[in-house]
Amino acid sequence: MSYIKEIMDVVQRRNPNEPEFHQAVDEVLVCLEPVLEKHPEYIKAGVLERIVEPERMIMFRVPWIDDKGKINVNRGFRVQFNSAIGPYKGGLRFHPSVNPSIIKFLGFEQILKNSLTGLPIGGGKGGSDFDPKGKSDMEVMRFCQSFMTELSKYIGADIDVPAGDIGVGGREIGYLFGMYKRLKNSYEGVLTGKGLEFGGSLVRTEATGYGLVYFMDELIKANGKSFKGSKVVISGSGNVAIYAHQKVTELGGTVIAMSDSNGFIFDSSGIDLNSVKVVKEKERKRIKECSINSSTARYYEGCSNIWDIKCDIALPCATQNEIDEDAAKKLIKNGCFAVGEGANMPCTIEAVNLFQKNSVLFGPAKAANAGGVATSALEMSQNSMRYSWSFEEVDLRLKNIMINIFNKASQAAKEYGVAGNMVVGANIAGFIKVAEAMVAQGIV
Ligand code: NDP
Ligand code: 2IT
Repeated sequence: MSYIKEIMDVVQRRNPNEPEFHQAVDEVLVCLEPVLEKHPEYIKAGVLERIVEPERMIMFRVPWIDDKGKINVNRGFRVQFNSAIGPYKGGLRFHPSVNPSIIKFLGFEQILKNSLTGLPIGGGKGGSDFDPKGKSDMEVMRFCQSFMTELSKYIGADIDVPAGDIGVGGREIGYLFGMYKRLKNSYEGVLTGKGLEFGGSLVRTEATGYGLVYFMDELIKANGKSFKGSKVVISGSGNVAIYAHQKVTELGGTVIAMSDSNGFIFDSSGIDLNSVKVVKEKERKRIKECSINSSTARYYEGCSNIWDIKCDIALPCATQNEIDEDAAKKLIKNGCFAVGEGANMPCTIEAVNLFQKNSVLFGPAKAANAGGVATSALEMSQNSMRYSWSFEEVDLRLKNIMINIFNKASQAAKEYGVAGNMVVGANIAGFIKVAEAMVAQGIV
């Protein structure tokens, strides 16, 4: 459709040198042609023109002083992409690769992901090119305080509620929350992923990894297969990867490999999760350490070779574009039957096309990893009520949300004549709710 091409051309022209953002928008727009045919009112209301343009993009200087007394300057970002269905919601990423393209691709994905959860949250994302690796706790604290000094002007429990992402976990959220409270003199649910002592929700730590496996379990079961007895490769060894491992193991699968940006460990008898937790969560060291005291685990340099390993199920849980066409070919050749995106956009468009052509069951990120933000929304609800639910209660809600997302995406795929295509199904189901809200609210 030339209309969709026109929108894509504007996105490329208006946001030059932002390949990740172009990729994320392109992947959604190509699915929407039949939706626009059925709903010409979306064209009339300029929904596409508006949804690809952030409502607001904030960029700011973050000066901070390191332990040697040296002044450092990083760049902070927050994109407030779409507030049609709720306050902006999405994580903060601290990683040297962060730039406007990365923030906007993540913010755009977040709009439709948050819509799929069924909860009232709009799309936002933020972060900084700050690298927490090798920094002391005090340096991380000073950075977070400086970052929040600026960010606090733009966020609030009913405005925009950030959370974690790469490089931002419980430690960072604690420092950010403390500074917000001090600056605003207000104790509110302005961040999620907080410590349990100060308004955090049970299960938020586990939610993205657990949710990914709940979602993939539905998809796999619907196709007559099971996690039980399967060999699973998980990339990354951070928050998402660790709790995906835990749930896969509970369901009877064996996680045979995990990685970080330096390399991967392989253990055919199953990676010892406790050792990964100690090395990554407590000691903040490299995954290599997990092979040092193990008689069965071996370490290999280079993270991308993890996709050479023969497995039944692959769960990329590290970063964007980590599975390209070559990696996809290897996975398919080795008999991998399912791929679930724990990370955001970890598979290139070419890789996704290959999986679909070869009937590999594919769980796209905005559906498969929505459990994290969904549980964040449950944290917001508990904060508003000044109440907290038990672990079992939140876990059950999370599981039901993931099953609902699977059903919604499957249903939309069927309705639009591409049964089983979860990419199209998730994009359409996520989009329609936001589009309806945007039409109803007028041209804003
Ligand atoms: P963490 O910071 O906890 O862990 C990130 C992991 O990915 C680390 O093992 C890291 O290795 C690895 N990694 C990061 N960047 C790269 C890179 N460029 N190349 C190779 N490996 C890399 O982050 P999370 O687990 O929270 O996030 C992982 C992914 O999941 C991201 O795509 C994030 O957007 C997505 N996600 C996270 C959610 C959450 O709730 N946390 C929710 C939904 C999606 P190293 O230590 O060497 O950097
Ligand atoms: O990509 C994501 O969905 C997240 N990093 C979680 C966002 C959140 O607000 O919990």
